[in-house]
Amino acid sequence: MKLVIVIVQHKDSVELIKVLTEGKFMVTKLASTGGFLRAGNTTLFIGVESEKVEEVIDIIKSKCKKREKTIISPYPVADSTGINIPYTYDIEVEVGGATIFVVDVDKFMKI
Ligand code: 2BA
Repeated sequence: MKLVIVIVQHKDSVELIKVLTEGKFMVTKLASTGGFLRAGNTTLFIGVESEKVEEVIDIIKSKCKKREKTIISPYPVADSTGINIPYTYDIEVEVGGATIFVVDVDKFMKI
């Protein structure tokens, strides 16, 4: 058995969870926050038989889109003396799609 951990954008999560549950996959949704953008995203735990992992990944690929995001830098800027100055600037980043981890499960129980 495998645990698929997938981090997706909120916008994609509703439809993704719908399609996964329709496909009889069990899903747990967690509200999460990206360390870089410090913006909300969604993390899903999907426990699945090993032979079904590729099917899960195909569903994720079909429902999650890459998007450009322009944000104001979350980090202060240091001037030449090393002192932080209150200056903001835009950063453009491409946010995935989805970030997927597939992890081996040693034991799975429901008690
Ligand atoms: P964030 O950490 O908020 O990152 C959002 C996007 O910002 C990333 O998109 C990437 O394009 C960019 N980015 C992240 N760290 C950066 C850095 N140090 N310098 C420059 N740009 C940077 P994705 O790579 O698609 O990641 C989307 C979200 O997936 C991340 O949100 C984070 O929550 C999660 N994630 C991605 N890789 C991860 C990893 N190796 N471990 C744990 N979580 C991960």
